[in-house]
Amino acid sequence: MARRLTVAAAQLGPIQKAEGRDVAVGRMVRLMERAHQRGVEVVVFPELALTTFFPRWYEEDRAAADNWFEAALPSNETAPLFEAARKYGIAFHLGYAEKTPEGRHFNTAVFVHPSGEIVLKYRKVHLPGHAEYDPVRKVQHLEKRYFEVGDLGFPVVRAPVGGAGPVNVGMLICNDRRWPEAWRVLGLQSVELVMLGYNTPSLNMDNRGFEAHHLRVLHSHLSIQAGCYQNATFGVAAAKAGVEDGHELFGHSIIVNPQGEIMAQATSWDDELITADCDLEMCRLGRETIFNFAAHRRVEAYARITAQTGAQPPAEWQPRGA
Ligand code: CDV
Repeated sequence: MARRLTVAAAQLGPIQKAEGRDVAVGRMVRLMERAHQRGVEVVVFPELALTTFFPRWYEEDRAAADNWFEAALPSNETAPLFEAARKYGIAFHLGYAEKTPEGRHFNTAVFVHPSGEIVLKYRKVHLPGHAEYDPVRKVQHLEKRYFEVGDLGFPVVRAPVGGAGPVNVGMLICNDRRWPEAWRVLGLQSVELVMLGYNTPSLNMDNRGFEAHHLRVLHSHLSIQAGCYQNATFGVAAAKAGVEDGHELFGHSIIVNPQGEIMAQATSWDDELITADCDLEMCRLGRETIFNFAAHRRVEAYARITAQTGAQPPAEWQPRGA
C-alpha cells in the first residue's frame, strides 16, 4: 500500500548582509503559504536560512559574529514561521546558526512538527573552509572559525509526518552531502527521507575561483543522487541561490527518489518552491535487493573507514628479482 508524502524544497534567493531576519522570515512564510496551496506536508528550507551566508565575513573578535546566531528557537523573529506551520499543518526543516546556553556554536538544522515541537536536531559534522583569515582568498569561508564540529552524530527518528504515518527522517547539512559515510550512517538507520540545506558558491575559492560552473552543480547533484540511491531514500535538497553581496550561490535545489532520479529541480536563482509526491514504499526495493545491508555488507573489509582519516600512499609494487 502506498505511503504518500508531498514534500517541498523551499529554495531561497539571496539574503543580503544588511537584511534582518524579519525579511527572510517574511519570505519563508510566503513560501509556506504557497506550499499549503499545493498540498505540501513537509517544507525544507536551506542551511543558515535566516541570514546571509555569514561565514564569508571575517570577524577578528569571534564574539562579534554572535549576532548571526540564534540563542532560542522560536524567537520573536522566527515565531511567524512556527505560526505558519501550525496554521497550515506543515512540518518544516530549518537550517540556522545555533548558540547554546553554554555559549557553544553550531551550524544546525531542526525538523519541526506542525505543533511547533522540535522532532529532531542535527549539527553539521563536515565543516569546510578555514579558521583564520586567508589573505590569498578573495572570499573567505570561515565555518571552521565560527562553528564547532557537530556532536550529535547523524540521528534518524521515526515520527508521524503528514498523511504518510510514521516516516524515518534524517538530516545532512551542505558539505555533508558530499561524504558517502554520512549517508551510509543514515542508511544504516533505515532513513526514508533525508532533508538537507546548502549554500554553495558558484566559484571554487579553494582553487582561486576556478572550476567550471556546470561541474559545481554536477558534483552537488551527483552526491545527492548517489546518496539517495545507495541508501534507498528520498532526499530533499534546498539551496540558497543568487548573488549575496556580490557573491554567487548556484541554487539548483532538487528532490530525489530512492532510484537516484531527480523528481523536481529549481530553475530560478530566487525564492522558489519545488514539490514532489513521494511514495515512501519505493524505499523498499533498494533496501530489500541490491542494498540489503544485512545480506551484503562486509564490515570486516571496511576497517580503514573509521580507523584512518587522511589517505595514505599504497604499498609499492616491486618487480620480482629487483
Ligand atoms: N556551506 C558549505 O558547506 N559549502 C560547501 C562549499 C564551500 C564547497 C559545499 O560543500 O557546498
